[in-house]
Amino acid sequence: MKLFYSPTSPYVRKVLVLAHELGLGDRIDAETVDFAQPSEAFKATNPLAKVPALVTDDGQCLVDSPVICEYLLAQSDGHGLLPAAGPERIEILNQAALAQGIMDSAVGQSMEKRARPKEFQFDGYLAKHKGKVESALDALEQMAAEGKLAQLSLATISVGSALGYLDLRFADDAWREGRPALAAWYAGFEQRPSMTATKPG
Ligand SMILES: N[C@@H](CCC(=O)N[C@@H](CS)C(=O)NCC(=O)O)C(=O)O
Repeated sequence: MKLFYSPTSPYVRKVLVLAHELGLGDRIDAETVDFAQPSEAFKATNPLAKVPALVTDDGQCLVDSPVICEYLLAQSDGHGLLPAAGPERIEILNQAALAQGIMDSAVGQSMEKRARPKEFQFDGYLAKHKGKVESALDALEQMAAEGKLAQLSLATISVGSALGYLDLRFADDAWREGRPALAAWYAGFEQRPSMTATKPG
């Protein structure tokens, strides 16, 4: 499998952590994308020109990290990381979507700050997305306090990848403050070999 990737993308990290936990890491050949000069192979794989994008061994082009995660889970017995059906599956997908929302709002802010000249940045946009991240973190704090992040799953992998991105790009926002249960949970989670192996340098 070929994965078009960027080492700092939280979506990519989620895919890589999942692959590692499923024992599929060795089957992935990762190619870094240069967004300034994207290769023809990358553009052909993902018309949206976003990472992650995966080319399967039989040539199928997959875009969007939730789809790629589904594919990876189907390549193994899933290791119990996402139940096949039922309320537990919905709960895990819902938690994973919350983490995905944190990534979306954090990446959106990061792009606004890094890609636009200061005079074109919209403070209202930044504040709105910062607020979404804060609210979602509060919901995760509640879940952590209730023990709902105790088991390794697609959801906890997604949450860990989102929190790792906040540490990378928004360290000054100090997401751990006032969220002791989530901070304690992440302190353990980030020690997993899958997390240390994929930590952006
Ligand atoms: N919904 C997508 C989001 C992917 C995404 O936005 N990736 C960013 C990197 S963090 C990207 O490739 N941005 C380049 C662009 O938007 O042109 C997913 O879950 O994979």
